[in-house]
Amino acid sequence: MTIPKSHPRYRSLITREKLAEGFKEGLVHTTGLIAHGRGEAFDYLIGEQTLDIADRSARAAAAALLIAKSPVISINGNTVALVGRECVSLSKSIPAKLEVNLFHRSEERVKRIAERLKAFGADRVYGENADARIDGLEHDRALCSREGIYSADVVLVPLEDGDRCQALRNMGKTVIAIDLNPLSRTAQSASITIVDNVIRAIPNIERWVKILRSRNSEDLKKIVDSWNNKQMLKEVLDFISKRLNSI
Ligand code: PTJ
Repeated sequence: MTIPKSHPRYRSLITREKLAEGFKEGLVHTTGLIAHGRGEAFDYLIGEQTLDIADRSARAAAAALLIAKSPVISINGNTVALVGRECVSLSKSIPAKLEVNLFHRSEERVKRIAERLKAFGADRVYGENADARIDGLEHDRALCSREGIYSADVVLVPLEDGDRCQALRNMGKTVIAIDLNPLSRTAQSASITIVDNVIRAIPNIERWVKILRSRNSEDLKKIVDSWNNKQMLKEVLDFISKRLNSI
């Protein structure tokens, strides 16, 4: 079906089409379609816009990625379908490694996602030869690459599951999550949470990377050290509740 540009929900419908396409191509897991629906509902609540506070989160995330010794961007099915190209671009700007890390792991899907990232210009993609495990997690979702996520100091995880986010924190890593649901365990347990749609958040982090690149590492460290994630989440919830009360 061709969606007319004049349709009031054009952008949202195109995004759904991208996911449906990604599903048909074997990139997106069935439950990724459900996860997207939950995300859409929260996007509605924030007015489908990047809040000022989410912009500040993206700034703190960019600072953390720039001062990291070994930053990694974790890619799953939904992320590659929605912002695969933008993630490759961000990985080059930082620079950071890209690793395919799936909740519902299958070797076939890992391979397809890695191939797609390479088609978007990635030189190297980690995760195909998983040779390490995230401590404290059972099942295949613990599988990761020793040179990638396992040894990373900062990991950017768009659309993560709460357990893995907490497990990465327990390993002493700085975890940057992108999650439209400010109440999720991921949002609550990450070091820096960006409550925004990945479609807006990934390009916004790259914008901040370019702005902050010229700052010295002490300035960047100050931005990261002064970040208060709990306060930020409170501000997002305040925003949503005020917005709902004013409608
Ligand atoms: O490809 P896989 O196997 O790694 O699976 C990916 C999914 C997303 C299916 C898996 O990680 C999963 O089940 O995730 P959850 O636990 O449902 O969490 C997904 C979170 O992402 C939810 O809190 C949603 O609100 C949020 N979300 C969904 N779409 C977006 C989003 N956040 C930002 N941008 C979105 N477009």
